[in-house]
Amino acid sequence: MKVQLFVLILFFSSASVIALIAYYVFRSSQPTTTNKESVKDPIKKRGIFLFIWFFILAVIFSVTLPKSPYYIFTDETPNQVVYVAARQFFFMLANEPIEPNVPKMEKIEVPVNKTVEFRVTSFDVNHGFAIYNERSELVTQTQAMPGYVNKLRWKFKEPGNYKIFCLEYCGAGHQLMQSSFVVK
Ligand SMILES: [Cu+2]
Repeated sequence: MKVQLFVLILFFSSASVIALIAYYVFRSSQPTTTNKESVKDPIKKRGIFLFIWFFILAVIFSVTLPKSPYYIFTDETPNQVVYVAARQFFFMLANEPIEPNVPKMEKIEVPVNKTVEFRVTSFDVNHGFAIYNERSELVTQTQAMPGYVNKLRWKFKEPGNYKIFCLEYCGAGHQLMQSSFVVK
């Protein structure tokens, strides 16, 4: 199954669970008739509910957090470093560090199945740095932030022309921000 489809299904199933909980809370918070005793032991029930909720969250986090992109390939030495600087409204890619006032746009080629490190920054506002494959599927992404260098490591499994788009609305020309590189 495609990852995107899996994420979509996961999103809708979690949304349904949340909607059911919200509906249950809504139903159970209707005004009760005065003489009837309402929920028995509300504090104990709330405690059990919170315990189950924290347990579910703990399981979800312990499974998903280690798979966070911040930890993948951290113990590997990158085979190639690509420097990325974003500006309104273009990306600069180079094999050496990019100076703020020296525009540099090099043709980038990275090896397939090797660890590549993108060092991503911005020279003005926040931008997104998102890499798409030839089927227009999002492969990986990070933010381009002024004053920070975000390191994004990835191993490209298939050769081809990869596109870069900005995923953070950054001004009137945001949709013009595109670049590309080749994986060989
Ligand atoms: Cu943008």
